[in-house]
Amino acid sequence: MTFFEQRLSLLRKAHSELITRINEKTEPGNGIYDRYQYPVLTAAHTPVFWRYDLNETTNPYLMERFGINATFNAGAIKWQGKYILAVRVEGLDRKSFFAIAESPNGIDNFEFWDYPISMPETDDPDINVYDMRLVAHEDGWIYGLFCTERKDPAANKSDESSAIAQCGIARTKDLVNWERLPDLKTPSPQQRNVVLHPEFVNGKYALYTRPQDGFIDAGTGGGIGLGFTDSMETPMVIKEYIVDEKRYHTVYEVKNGQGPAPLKTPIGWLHLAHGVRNTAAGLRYVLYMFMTDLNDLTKVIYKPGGYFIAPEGDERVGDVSNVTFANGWILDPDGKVFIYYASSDTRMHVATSTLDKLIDYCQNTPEDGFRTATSVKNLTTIIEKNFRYSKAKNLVSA
Ligand code: M1P
Repeated sequence: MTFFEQRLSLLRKAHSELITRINEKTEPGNGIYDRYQYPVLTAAHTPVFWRYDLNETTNPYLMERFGINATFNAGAIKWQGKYILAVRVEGLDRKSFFAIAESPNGIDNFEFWDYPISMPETDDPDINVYDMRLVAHEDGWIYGLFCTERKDPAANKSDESSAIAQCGIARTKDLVNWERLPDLKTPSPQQRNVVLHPEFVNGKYALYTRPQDGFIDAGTGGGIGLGFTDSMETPMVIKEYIVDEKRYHTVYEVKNGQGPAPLKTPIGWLHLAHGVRNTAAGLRYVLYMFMTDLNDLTKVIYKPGGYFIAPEGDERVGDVSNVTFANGWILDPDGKVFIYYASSDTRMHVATSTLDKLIDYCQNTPEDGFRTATSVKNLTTIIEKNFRYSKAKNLVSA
C-alpha cells in the first residue's frame, strides 16, 4: 500500500465509524426531555470526498483542500420517512452554505447527501447565508427561510464588519432543486430569525419576524414579531405585532428569536425560541418555550419561566461559546418530538421528548414572576405541596 492509500483508508475508516456510531440517551435527565451522549453532526461528519481531492496524482500528500469548520443551526423536516436536517455548514473561509443530512431514526447515523444545496441568488448576491427554517406549508411547497447577509453599504470605509441581515426565501418540492423568491420586505432595517407559520391565517401567509436596529443589537426591536403577507412571490410585511417581548432580568433580556415553526397541539401552538442575555463573559444564548392561542397567534397562553435548554458540559465551548440555538424540530405521528439544537455555533445535537410532555411543561412550570420574591414563592409552593402530599400519604419525608 502506498502512503496515499494508507492515509485514505484511515480517513475513510474514521469517518465511517463516526457516522455509524450509536447514540445513547443520557440518564436520568430532567423528565422533560432526554439528551444524548454524542452530537448528531460535527464538521468531521462531512464526507471525506468533500474535504479531500482523492486523486493521488493531483493530491499526493492527501491534504485537505476544502476544510469544514462547523456544522450547526439546522432546519429539520420529516421527509420520505427520513429525518432530514438542512445544516448550516461553515467552511474554513467563514462562508456558510446549506447541506442536507439524513438519518433513519433521528438520533444517529446522520449522513450528508453527496452535494450541498446550490441556492440560487437574487440580483443582489448573498455574501453569506445561514440558519434555514424548513416548513412544509399547507400551500404544498416546502419553504426554506434563512438569513442572507450583505455588507452594509453605509458602513465607514474602515469598517469591514458591519452587515445588513435580511430574510432570504426559497422553496422546493424535493430538497434538491430550489426556486429562489425575493427577500422579505419588512419595516425593520435588519431582520434575522424569520420563520414561516405552516398554515394560512385568514388567507394570508403568517411570518414570525425579529425586528432589530443593528446587526447584533436588537435596539428598539421589541422581541419576536408576527406579520402577514398576501404572497410569498412578492413577500412584504407592513406591520409587525410583537408576540413575545424581550424583558429586563430574564433569559431573553437582550434579544430573542423564534426557533423552528411552531407545532400545532390541541391546546395551542407550541413554540421553541432562543433568548439572549448579557454576562461579564459575553452573550449567553439559551432555548425557551411558550404557547400561543390557536385562534390568535399574537396571544401567549403559557410561558414557563427560565430556560428550556442551556449549554451543558462540552456544549459550552465552541466558536461562539455559551450558545444553544435551535431552528429545527420534528414531530412524529406517535407524538415523539426530536429537538435539534446546536451548541456554541459548532455542532448539532438532538434532544427527544413528546408533545404531551412539552405541553405539560408549558402548562405546569411556574411562570417568571420577574422578581426574586416571586421565584421564592414559586419554590415554596412546590415544597409545601410535597410536604402536604407526603403527610397525607404518611410518608416519612418528601
Ligand atoms: O452566535 C449566536 C447566534 O447569533 C445570531 O443569532 P441572533 O440573530 O439571535 O443574535 C445568529 O448569527 C445565529 O446564527 C448564531 O448562532
